[in-house]
Amino acid sequence: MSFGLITILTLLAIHASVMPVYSAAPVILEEILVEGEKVPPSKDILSVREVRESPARDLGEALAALPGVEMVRKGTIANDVVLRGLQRDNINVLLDGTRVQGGCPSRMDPPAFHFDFAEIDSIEVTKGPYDLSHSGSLGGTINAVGKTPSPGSSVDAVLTYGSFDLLHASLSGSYATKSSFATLGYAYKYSLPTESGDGRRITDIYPEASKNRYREGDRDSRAYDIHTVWAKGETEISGNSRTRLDIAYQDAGHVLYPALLMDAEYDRTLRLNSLTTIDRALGLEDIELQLYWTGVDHLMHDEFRESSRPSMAVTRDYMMQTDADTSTFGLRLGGEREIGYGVLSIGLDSLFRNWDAVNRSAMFQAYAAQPMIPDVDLNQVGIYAEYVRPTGENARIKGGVRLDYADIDANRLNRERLTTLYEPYHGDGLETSADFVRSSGYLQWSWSPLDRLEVLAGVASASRMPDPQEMFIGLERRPTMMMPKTTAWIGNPGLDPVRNNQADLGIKYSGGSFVVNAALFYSRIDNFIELADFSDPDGPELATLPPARSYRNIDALFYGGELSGQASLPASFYLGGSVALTRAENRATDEPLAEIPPLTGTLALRYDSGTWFVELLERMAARQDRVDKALNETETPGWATTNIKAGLSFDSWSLMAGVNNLFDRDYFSHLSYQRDPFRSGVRVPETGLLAFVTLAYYFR
Ligand SMILES: [Cu+2]
Repeated sequence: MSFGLITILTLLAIHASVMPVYSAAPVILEEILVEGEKVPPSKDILSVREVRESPARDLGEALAALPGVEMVRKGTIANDVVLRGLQRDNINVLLDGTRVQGGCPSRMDPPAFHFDFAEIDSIEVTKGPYDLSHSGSLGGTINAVGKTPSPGSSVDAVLTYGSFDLLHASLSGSYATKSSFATLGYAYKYSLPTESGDGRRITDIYPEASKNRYREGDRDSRAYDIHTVWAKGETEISGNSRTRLDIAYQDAGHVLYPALLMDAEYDRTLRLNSLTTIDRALGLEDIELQLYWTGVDHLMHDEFRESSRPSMAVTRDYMMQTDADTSTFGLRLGGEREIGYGVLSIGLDSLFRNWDAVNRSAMFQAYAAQPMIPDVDLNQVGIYAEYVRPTGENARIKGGVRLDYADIDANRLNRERLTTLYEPYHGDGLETSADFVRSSGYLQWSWSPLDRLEVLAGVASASRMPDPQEMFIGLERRPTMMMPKTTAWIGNPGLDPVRNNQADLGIKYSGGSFVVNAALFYSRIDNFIELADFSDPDGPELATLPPARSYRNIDALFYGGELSGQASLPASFYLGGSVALTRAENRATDEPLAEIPPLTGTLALRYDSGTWFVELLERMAARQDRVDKALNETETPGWATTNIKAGLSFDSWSLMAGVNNLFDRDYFSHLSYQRDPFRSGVRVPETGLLAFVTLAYYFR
């Protein structure tokens, strides 16, 4: 490995002496300037540089670099994004404005899992419910922005190799003129199971007696194996309109999830997205019509685990299996118009989703098919209007309203199953369908009292619908000798929509060479959908039904904030750092909510000449002792890790090498406590020392 590296370095050195040296100003200084001037205090942007320099396996890992963003780990890859303690449907994770919903009821394939880094230019994070153009942006919106090539031809080739045989390779090429472009790309990702700081493989975390442990031959099998292909094209239709078409297919195979009871055989995704823009028509400007469709086909099972060993009951290759698929069709239309001193934007945002998952288990009526997500249709149509106008010299006010109608229908949930499985826990009179009308709105005021100072204050109230899983998941499971702690999983068809009433204050101070950003938020969430255990209402003596895990509406309080800064020091040094804190509690009991990240922080020192850089990054998390004891959540000790990386770039090439978790610390993220369905209860450690080398060629 080291010899190979030296050879590459020598070759690059020779190459550099012949070719003109890349002479742009350090990109990081430009980022500080851009953040100082263009990014509002309520927004964070993970730049293309950070994406390229990161050895992250997915968006979850990459975004954890931003203050207030965390991830839930279930395995080596497929980390779920958490924003200010809110996760799942409480936040929106989008790709170019499209929704790529996962098929797995255990979140094996969260939205960000379905696209590759190589497709992405930057990732924008809007904290708080200030995005009315996408339904359900209750806690915030994370939008990955796809690459748009500049005129001419371009090639991007990136190869990363690292510990545990990590291999990430991507190749994409584009040709663009002023009015049109075409892109073709392919990416491959592969790795063996990682090891934690104590040298244990992620597949070795189970005690010998556990039925959930990986079979001997599968402990060192692939942790994931993912192919992604994509094609994009844009063309001018007329002098004032363009249309763009993106198509992508991803085949993820053999993905291991040690936190769960099953692993993915496959997760196949097809994405189609078209965007037509018209400069001016019907009295509106910048009209956008977006139509998209995403479909996911997913199969998971326990074939790699001891639980699938043949026995009296286990007569197939698996003891349990879930076959899931989902598709989402979206239609969005928007435009704007100058009115008075300001600009009015109006739009339509609609979404039609179907989700179906069938579970088969040896423990339930000898592999009888169980409608786990019972073929649920969710239709949602929303309209919104936003208005922004200046108020005086250095201030502006922005506000908007949105109205949503949604209906949800569980097609394969019959009356009998509703009566026998759902009503014992949630009372009589439940329905297999529901509809909702809800409104959302916000008011945001930004003011720049001094040249370098920007203040942003906002109040918002936003609503999201309960999702098909929260309302209708149904998995009858009874405790057995083998799995005495098994609970059933039952949705709550009586759930109400969630409403977040939030206030925000952001202050940004920027000089030419530094920027400091502070954000505070206070959020009262009514009907927050919380996980809870429900037992047979007849009491323990007469109980005929097993305990069930389900959902309920509670009133919650979230508050906290982030402080971050970046500065250019003398002699091409740069210093950056951040702290973030979220606190969350049940307003009725004052008890902490589950799965809330502890106080976290980062500190980074970088030398960057524009041609080469070295960066030292310290990541820290405090102990989290605010836990939900009712869900048996346990405390997590604090930790700190050190990452180091260095790289050089010239002409079209760049070479980078680094080590994450340099001191091989053994630690857990508090959010590694992944919840059911199919949670094994064993915590998945974070990765120990991970060394990597990235060679990239960016031809323009
Ligand atoms: Cu799954």
